[in-house]
Amino acid sequence: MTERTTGPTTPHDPAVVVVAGALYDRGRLLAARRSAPVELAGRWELPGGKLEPGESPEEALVRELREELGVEVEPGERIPGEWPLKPGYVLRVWTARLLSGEPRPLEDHDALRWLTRSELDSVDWLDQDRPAVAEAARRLPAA
Ligand code: 523
Repeated sequence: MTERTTGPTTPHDPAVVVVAGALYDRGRLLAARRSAPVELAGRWELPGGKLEPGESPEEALVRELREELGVEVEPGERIPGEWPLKPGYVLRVWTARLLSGEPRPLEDHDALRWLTRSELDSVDWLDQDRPAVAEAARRLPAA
């Protein structure tokens, strides 16, 4: 593990990129409830994780959703914008389409829900995910 994956060490280091997926299936968007760390547990997010050295964001997204949910996905377009997380970390979001598998909360989550557009406000999204969720909702394909 290099310094790069544990966070910037000087103010001039570029931010660590966390990628997340707006995963679509049959007109619904996947929401995942975090089980850790304690300050984020119970809040809902677009699943994903940190970019590893040498990976493209799309590769990271495919890997993270395979590890965390046990599914294969096809990344689509990037949702414009970038949202600050804890100091030195930024969130970038891609749309993604479910290719195979049924998502299961294998790592980092303790619940998953597929939400239709009208259900999107029924979970307590992490604040930093909300702008991306709103954009993802606009792109929600018809069922
Ligand atoms: N977020 C966040 N929203 C969001 C994701 C995927 C991540 O706010 N949709 C935050 C939560 C953590 C940081 O980004 O503070 C890193 O996400 P995490 O823990 O999911 O990344 P991993 O899985 O790469 O981390 P490790 O478990 O440490 O490998």
